[in-house]
Amino acid sequence: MSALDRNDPEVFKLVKSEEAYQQSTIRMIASENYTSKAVLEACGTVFQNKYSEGYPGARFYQGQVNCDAMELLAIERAKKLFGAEHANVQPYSGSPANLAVYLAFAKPGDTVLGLNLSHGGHLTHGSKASATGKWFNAVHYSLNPETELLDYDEIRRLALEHKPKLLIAGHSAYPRQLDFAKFRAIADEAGCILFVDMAHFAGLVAGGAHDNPVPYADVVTTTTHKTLRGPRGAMILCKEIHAKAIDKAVFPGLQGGPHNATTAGIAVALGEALKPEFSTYAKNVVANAKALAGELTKKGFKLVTGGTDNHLILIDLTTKGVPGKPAAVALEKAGIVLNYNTVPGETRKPSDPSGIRLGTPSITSRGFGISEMKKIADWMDAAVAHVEDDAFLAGIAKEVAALCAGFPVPGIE
Ligand code: DSN
Repeated sequence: MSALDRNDPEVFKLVKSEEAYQQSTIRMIASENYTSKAVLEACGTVFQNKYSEGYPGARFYQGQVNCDAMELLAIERAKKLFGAEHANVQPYSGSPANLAVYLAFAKPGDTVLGLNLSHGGHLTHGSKASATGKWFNAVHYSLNPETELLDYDEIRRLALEHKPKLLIAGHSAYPRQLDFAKFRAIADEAGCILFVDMAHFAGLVAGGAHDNPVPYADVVTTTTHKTLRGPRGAMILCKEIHAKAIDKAVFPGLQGGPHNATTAGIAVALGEALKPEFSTYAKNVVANAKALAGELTKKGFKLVTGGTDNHLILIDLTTKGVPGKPAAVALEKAGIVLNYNTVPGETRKPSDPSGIRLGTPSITSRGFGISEMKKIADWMDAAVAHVEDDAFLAGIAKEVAALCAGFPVPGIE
């Protein structure tokens, strides 16, 4: 019996129930993944008991010998993995990491330029719903209405017209690679900081399956739990000349003490990402996404941009006659977990949009390959055609669970 089971059977039961849920369903939320057992273990250590305001060698509390060593280990691994001059591993998650970049380089009211939320940007790229859109003058670029791709001429035009402090590259729902050399050239011409948010594709960068923004950008943020397969947390990588500004913005600018146990988990995940097998993993994530995109296209799904070259797929369900939300709910009943999502040129509300977003990071972590992508496409097609037939959807869920039983989930024994 574990200590958790003995002390709090109610919480223990929910943990076990979540384990069973993660094991028996196909998780295709593009931003989720499975960490290794080693990462989970590192996050549940006595590093939870510490407070470490400050940075290694310059803390505001005594007793930091092991916290300093752990944080330095994570920093060194982050720098090595991405070829960065400086790394800060303290941000609590992606949104605080992004806010730290605003704090380091801009003042309230300054102009920033980022991708429109409904075209695949993130809330913290200046959405009116976020502090970044309320406190800064956010201007947005959109995808080209015909190609649904980034339009670098339009980004350049907006950058030269608005002269932003920050040019933000990065996304939460854009199924293509970014051209960092073009972003760099635009930032140079407009005289602004190039800020890349690589949260979604950091693991692909680490594994060599996506271009690395670090050589081009002034500052790069990433969460550590998406394609990178670490714990819930974040990092900021930057040029040495920006190191002080970034460190000051994270602490004391925005945060108190770092979450040391999370830092331990990040160090483990970075160590795993430095191994050659992680490169195979990253390439398989993209190969699976491409294979699934091909199968879904054959079945008449309309994929935004016509396909993918990263880990995610965005589908406009208008051609299937079902909005995104009922489709996502039906797919969950069928054991396929993803999220409803706006699509470029969205005509519906964000809470009830036209599309769905799905990704292959989690299923690739458990070993799904090309033949499983065909099965997933078959099930998705059948489920979307029967969104109101609970018995039919439950039948698919049984088949899904049977397939999942053959693919143990990392981190769950
Ligand atoms: N919530 C994340 C996503 O799903 O893309 C972004 O922070």
